[in-house]
Amino acid sequence: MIMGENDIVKEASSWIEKNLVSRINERGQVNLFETTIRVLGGLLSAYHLSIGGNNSTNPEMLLEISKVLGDRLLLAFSSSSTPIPFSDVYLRDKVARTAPDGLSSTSEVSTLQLEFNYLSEISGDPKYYSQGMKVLEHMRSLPKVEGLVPIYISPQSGQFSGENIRLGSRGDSYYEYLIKIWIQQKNRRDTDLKYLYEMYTEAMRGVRHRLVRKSIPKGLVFVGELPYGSQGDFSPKMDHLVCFLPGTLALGATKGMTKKKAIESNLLSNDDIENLKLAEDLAKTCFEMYEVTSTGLAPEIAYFQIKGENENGPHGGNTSSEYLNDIVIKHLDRHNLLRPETVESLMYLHRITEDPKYREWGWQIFEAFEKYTKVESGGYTSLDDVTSVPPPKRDKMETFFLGETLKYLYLLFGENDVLPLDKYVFNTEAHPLPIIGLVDEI
Ligand code: DMJ
Repeated sequence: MIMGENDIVKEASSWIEKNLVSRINERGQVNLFETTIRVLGGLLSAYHLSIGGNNSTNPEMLLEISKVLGDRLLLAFSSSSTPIPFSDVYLRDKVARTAPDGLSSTSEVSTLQLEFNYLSEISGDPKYYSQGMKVLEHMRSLPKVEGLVPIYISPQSGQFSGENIRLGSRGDSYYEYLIKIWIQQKNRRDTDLKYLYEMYTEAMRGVRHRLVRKSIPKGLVFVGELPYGSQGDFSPKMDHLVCFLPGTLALGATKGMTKKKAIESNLLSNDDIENLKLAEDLAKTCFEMYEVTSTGLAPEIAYFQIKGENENGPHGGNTSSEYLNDIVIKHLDRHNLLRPETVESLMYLHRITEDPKYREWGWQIFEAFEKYTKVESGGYTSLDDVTSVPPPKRDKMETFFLGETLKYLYLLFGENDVLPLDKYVFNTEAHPLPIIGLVDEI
């Protein structure tokens, strides 16, 4: 729809109309988070883009199916005795269950609200908003480490579980949605949702204080982990997933404005300035995670060399990279799943700073995807090892390659007024939703 490929939109739309409700009624279990961000998020975004006059699809049909799916997903909330939803839903049987260990992921339960809020907005039914927002209202009062939270939470007790703190898997989009929900709800920013902005600001101070370090010898700024909580040792491990953070930090600092305009209008606080600087440093590190390998593609996980750790670990293989010794890539972490986070951040950084280097970096990454992940018979595939050429291929293309990676690359090279950041907020799966409460609604 964004690219104006109306014939493809028509085909997809008629598939949805004919098949999606019966698919929802098929046997089997789905994950609340994945289904919300990918399927519900996609339907809602298509709904919004279709009311703007694209007649290749039917907004009423998309809204009706969104409500059917949203109602089933709400079972994850109503089955729980606390505000924290269960992680799995049996859509046909209208039953929700916890994961086998009884725990939900922190990021999963806090990455549903952009979608549920918008569904309330367009359906006129407040139940989606109120169920989703209860999670964050509840989390507001839970103990944290300088705004940082453990990656598991129990729907039985409503408390965080364990002490593992990281901005990679199971932690990442908790931080992303704090600021994005605040941005989405323009009319509530200074009133009932002010607490989200405060939670975000505190958490980013916590990131800067507790998790940010520089590698040796060349000083790349990275975000590590606290696997044993605030009293335990720091781990210099950074998942590729953490590369969403530069984009979110830049967005949170200028609220979607260009850096130039935000500075001229005197709108940046000290926190904003520090966050923007960190965003730029981290975007470079994320790019270097690609540059350092023989294929020009990042591994799933990188370790950074800090004093006394990871010395002489295996490296990425690109001997002309000046960061070869700063970044250690362990054997089990050498795969690439076509993930979007780095190009997502490059899109935000390019739009916000207007520095052309972000497009150059994005182009280099795009060319590496073209060279090593393209499958002759069609599509692209995940890789087993980005440090060897040619890289051994898997046989799998995640939906986020089309939904996110290619979409962010498309937006990186397009005009800034396509889905502008002061009018739209992207859900964590890159589905654009309109900011609610703008004077001239879009
Ligand atoms: C996507 O499903 C989302 O971006 C999510 O927030 C994290 N993981 C994948 C992409 O890597």
